[in-house]
Amino acid sequence: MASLTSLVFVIAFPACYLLYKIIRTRYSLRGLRGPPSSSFWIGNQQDILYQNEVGDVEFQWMRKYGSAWRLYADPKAIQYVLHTSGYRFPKHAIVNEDSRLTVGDGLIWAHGDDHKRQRKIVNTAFTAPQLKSFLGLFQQQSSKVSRFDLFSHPLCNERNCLKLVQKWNDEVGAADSVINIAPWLSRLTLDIMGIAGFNFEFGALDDAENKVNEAYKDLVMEGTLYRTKFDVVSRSLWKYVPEDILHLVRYLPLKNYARYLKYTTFMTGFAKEIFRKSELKGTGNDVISVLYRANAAEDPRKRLVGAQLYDQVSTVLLAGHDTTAFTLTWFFWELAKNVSWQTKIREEILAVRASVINRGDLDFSVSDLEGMTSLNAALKESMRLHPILWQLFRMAGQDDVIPLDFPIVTESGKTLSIPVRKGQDVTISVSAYNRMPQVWGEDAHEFNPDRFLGIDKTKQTIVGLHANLINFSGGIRGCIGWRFSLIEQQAIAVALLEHFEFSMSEEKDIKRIPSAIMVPVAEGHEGAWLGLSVKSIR
Ligand code: HEM
Ligand SMILES: *[C@@H]1O[C@H](CO)[C@@H](O)[C@H](O)[C@H]1NC(C)=O
Ligand SMILES: CC(=O)N[C@H]1CO[C@H](CO)[C@@H](O)[C@@H]1O
Repeated sequence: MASLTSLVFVIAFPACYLLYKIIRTRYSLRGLRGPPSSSFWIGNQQDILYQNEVGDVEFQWMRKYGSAWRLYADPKAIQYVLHTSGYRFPKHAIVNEDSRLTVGDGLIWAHGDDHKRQRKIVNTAFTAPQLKSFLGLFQQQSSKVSRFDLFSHPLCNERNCLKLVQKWNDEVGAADSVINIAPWLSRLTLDIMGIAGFNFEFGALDDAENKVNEAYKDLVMEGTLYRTKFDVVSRSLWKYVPEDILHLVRYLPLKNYARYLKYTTFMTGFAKEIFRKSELKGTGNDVISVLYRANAAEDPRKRLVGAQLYDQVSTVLLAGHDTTAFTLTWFFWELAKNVSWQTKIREEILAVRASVINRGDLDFSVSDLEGMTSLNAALKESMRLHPILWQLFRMAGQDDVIPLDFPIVTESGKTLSIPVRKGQDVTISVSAYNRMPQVWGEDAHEFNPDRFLGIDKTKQTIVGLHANLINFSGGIRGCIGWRFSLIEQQAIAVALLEHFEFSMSEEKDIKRIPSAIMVPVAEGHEGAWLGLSVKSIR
């Protein structure tokens, strides 16, 4: 009998405690208007996770209930959570563990003081002067190549970007044909990350079946899209489990977790090889070599060691490859739909090309790329419409009050702030913020790059690193690679627009599926799919 009582106690006590915690963290949101909760455990996260396309529910809720509810799109709320609160809104336990499962203990996963220390060291590889010196180095290396086809930019040269141009030329021949640009761009950015990140040739453009690509396959998209209800509900309890105990989920004999474990095991081996090489060489200018030297120079007590060091390789690879690839995929889709913008940008590129040749230079400099105003406005506009990281997951580290720019209506009237309880989810909807009519105007759903040319910056609440978009997040955890990615995007866009014309294929029904990063898919095609008609310009 006594053992039965203690059994009941052992099970019932934690269960009641958990229930109490769940109800308590929800309670403070009472009184706010919003869609009825569709699941006891995960509330409206259910509607978001299982929607057909990113935006289906967010845009509808925003129209109906305003810009802050279970999802935050309000600029001041975003500024408060990401910028002014330091580490008071840590990443949500679910994304925290998700990122640990996929990339280990590197910068994406680290938090608090650990994060501060890691960020300082990793950042040395991403400062503006470091990127400039890196770019200069590459430009010298390839200046022997003949003039016209030359694109000596490090992120876009014979080993990567121009190789893609050649492959597509072979594929399309004289006639136009449909190319699924998404996986091509993914292989391109993998090769770029290999060279620029690790001084390593993946050779993904030549061989889609290379080892890293194999290990990485399906990891993000299949692994995170439309999880089973059981998975979603059990994950909602993760925030109540201490993090090192939780991390044992990686050994669960389930398909997803096995996939993560296989990948991280592979990547650790790969990272050791990369670090051995940078140690031998000592002078490399790639991301990991710079990081390695910065780490060696740090106060020994502050150095990154073991997994914290090795896992930076998988961190940089994962964060810096498909993000840029799918961003560009959506960009070319927008330009295929709006041919007049495509032409305008191509003309701008050709004009700058002419002036480069005139002044006797071999190729575009970084400031030439930066000076292409139409190109850059269109890149921003397509990132605004298609932020591939479409949600940021945080939770309140303590009881707090989140301020708003735009009032929302509660049962008792209007309010300009939302009280939150410690532990409560704070999900920032990048996709909703990026289309708020109050911020972007009534045509927020339209592709209109001109909006970036006439914006009054003094009137906006500062939320993001660049163009006031939050597609790169902001604040202490903002994207560390945003400059790198921008130069990469510019270089690839320029090279491809100089060589090809893009138009819509028969398949117009492209969906923005809600996996961890917003990937394009089309019915009847496997994996990421965005086919465009591509015609060679000669
Ligand atoms: C279009 C391309 C990219 C987009 C849209 C993007 C977006 C983001 C976002 C939204 C975050 C914050 C995530 C969060 O707080 O939950 C982030 C973090 C990060 N990004 Fe990027 N990123 C891009 C490219 C890159 C590249 C090229 C690199 C590296 C070469 C990179 C490295 C990182 C790292 C290391 C972090 C973690 C920073 C930290 O937690 O301190 N990203 N990125
Ligand atoms: C292209 O974009 C402009 C806005 O910048 C718009 O006026 C025009 O109608 C668009 N064209 C097409 C074909 O959608
Ligand atoms: C192409 C582009 O404009 N991307 C922007 C997305 O938003 C971030 C800021 O959060 C900028 O840094 C990027 O430049």
